[in-house]
Parts: sequence; structure tokens; C-alpha cells
Amino acid sequence: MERTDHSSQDKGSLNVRSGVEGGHDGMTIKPKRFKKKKQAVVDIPKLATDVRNGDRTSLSKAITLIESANNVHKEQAQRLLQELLPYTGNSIRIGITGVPGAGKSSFIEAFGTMLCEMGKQVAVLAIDPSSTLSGGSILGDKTRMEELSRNKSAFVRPSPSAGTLGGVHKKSRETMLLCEAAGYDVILIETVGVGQSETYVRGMVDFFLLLVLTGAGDELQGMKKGIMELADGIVVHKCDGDNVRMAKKTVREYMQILHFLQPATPGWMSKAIPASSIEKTGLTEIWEMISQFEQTIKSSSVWEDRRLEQTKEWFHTMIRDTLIDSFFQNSDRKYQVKLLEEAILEGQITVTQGVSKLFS
Ligand SMILES: Nc1nc2c(ncn2[C@@H]2O[C@H](COP(=O)(O)OP(=O)(O)OP(=O)(O)O)[C@@H](O)[C@H]2O)c(=O)[nH]1
Ligand SMILES: [Mg+2]
Repeated sequence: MERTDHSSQDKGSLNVRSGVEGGHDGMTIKPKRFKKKKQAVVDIPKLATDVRNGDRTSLSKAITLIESANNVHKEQAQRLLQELLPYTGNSIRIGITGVPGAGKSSFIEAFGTMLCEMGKQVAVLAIDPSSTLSGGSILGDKTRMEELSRNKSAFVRPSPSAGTLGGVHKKSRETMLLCEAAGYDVILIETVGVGQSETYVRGMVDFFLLLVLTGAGDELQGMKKGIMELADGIVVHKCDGDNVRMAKKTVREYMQILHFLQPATPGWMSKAIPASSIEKTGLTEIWEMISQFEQTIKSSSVWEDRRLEQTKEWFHTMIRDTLIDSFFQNSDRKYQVKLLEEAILEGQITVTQGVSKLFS
């Protein structure tokens, strides 16, 4: 299926991005379309149909609606999702992590392009906790995914830079569902392997791929064993030029280590594979590994169980987020917190007493 493309693909994404970066007031892009007066008339059933028909402009618009913090948009976004829910879930969701500079974006460009050539529809999302601080490394990503961004079978969506990682995560899950409803059958999610983001991404994908560089010994010194235990596959990246011999040695080292680790997915033995995004080697092997994983895991209940568990976890995370938001939104409460904070710092009351006062 070829997607309809009313605007140019690049233009579509760029339009949306500026809206997202516009901040929490939501739809700063295309202001004419989302002027206050017109807010009520977004035709949700039509938008749902257009998204399902693979119209990328509509998909961009739908994602912008999901990312908006405006209450009217929020309500519309949920109605839209509800309409599209029956058409979601039919993709393989792949998380890609690795230290900054491991080559994640370059890998997605090469790997995603190969998948498109194989007839897949590929959506790329990014969860970038650093983008709120740095103003977005996403422009760099865009240039690194130039070929993929132009591909008619691909949809590249930069990460929303909306507040906390928790917030980004919540929106990314819904964005992923929209992409599935639009017919994308492979979802690639890039995240920087620092802090908490990899745990978030692990919680929303089927297959988790860790990109590493040569020198397993050195890497492992600084790498938490934990992140390796999350990975279903390890790519020893930049296996090209003078680096080939070292990369192959590193693969053997990782294979040995993996042997002793708890499997990330029950019933699956994680593997290490060498690859180069520049020379485009190892990419078919990686896809074969992922396909084999899918086949193996789908034949047991693990696939379905994990997805159900992830949805449950998502629900509980949202309850916690909502509780926290609603707690701090109340302006009297904010004032009370400030006063109690002062009393605690001056030693008049204990922290526990301060908390008790807020909840009594
Ligand atoms: N030799 C070699 N260099 C590569 C390869 N893939 C990427 N690079 C280089 O590695 C650098 C980092 O690549 P990116 O794709 O931006 O890495 P990243 O992991 O997405 O980086 P962040 O998004 O900043 O975390 C760039 O200079 C790339 O040209 C590869 O297969 N071989
Ligand atoms: Mg990147």
C-alpha cells in the first residue's frame, strides 16, 4: 500500500514538530485550523478514517492532538483513539537504545530503509529525555534519517519535548497506537541509553535492541548489567573499516556474557550480532533475529501476556501521574506546600508531619 501524501512528507513532519515545540498550549501550528472558535468542529470520525487510510497529514494532525495539553484537544484525542483502538496492535514494536553516539539514528536510517525496501511500513518515534534540556537533539536526528524521512513507506516523528519523561512516555504510547492504526507494521523507537528512558521504552515494546561499540570489557565496566538484561538482541555497531576484527571479538565476548544473564524475554536466548550502518552489513541478520523472536514468542503466551502486562502497567503509571498532577494543580495546595516547606526548613516541624498536614 502506498500512502497518500498531500503535503510533502518532510513538510508534514516539520509542521508538526514546530507545533510540538511550541509548548504546552498545544496546537501552535496551523493556528487557523485550531483557533478557539473551531476547536469544537474537528471531525473525529473523519480524522479516524483518514488516519486509517494512511494519509500522513492526518496522522501528523492526530499525533499533534495527542500531544496537546489543551483540555478540548485532550478530549478529542481520546475519542479519536477510542475509534482507532480496534485497528491497533498489529505491528512489531522495537525499542533501540545505546549510549549517545552509538549510532542509533544512523542504524534506524539504514535498517528502516531496508525494511521499506522489503515492503514494510515503518514508523520511527524517538523518546529523548535530554531534548527538554538541550532543546532537542532531534534536528540532528532528522538529518541522520534523511533518506528514511523521504521514503513514502516511512513516517519519522521526532520526540515530543513535553515536560517530564513520564509525560513523553505517555504520549509516545498513544502515538505508537495511532501509527499502528495508520497501517505501519514496524515501529522503531529510539531512546538514549541513559537514565530511566530505556526502562520506559522496554515497557512499551516487544523487542529491545541494544547498540554497543567495540570493547565489551571496557563497555561493561561502565554499563549497568541491568540494561543488558533488558535486551533481546545486542548489535555491536560500526563493524567496518579497521574496526571489523575488534567488533567480531566483541560479539564473542557479549555472547559469552549473555549466556550467564537472565533472559530478557522468557523462552528467548538473546544474541549479539555485528553490523555497520555505513556499509549496510548485518542488517538482514538483525531482521532475521527479530523475525525469529516474533515467531518463537508468539507460539507461547509470552507475547500476549507481555502486551497485557504493559497495558496494565501503563494504566497504573497514568493513575500515579494523574494523582500527582491533580495534587499540585490546586493553587491553595501549592501555597500550603510552600508554607510547610518553610516550616520544615526552619525546623518547626518534621517532614512526616508536613506530609500528614497535607493529607489530613
Ligand atoms: N564507522 C561507523 N560510524 C557510524 C556508523 N553509524 C553511525 N556512525 C557515526 O557515529 C556518529 C553518531 O551517530 P548517530 O546515528 O547520531 O548516533 P546516535 O546513537 O543516534 O546518537 P544520539 O542520538 O546523540 O544518542 C556519527 O558521526 C555517525 O556518522 C557505522 O555503522 N560505522
Ligand atoms: Mg540519535
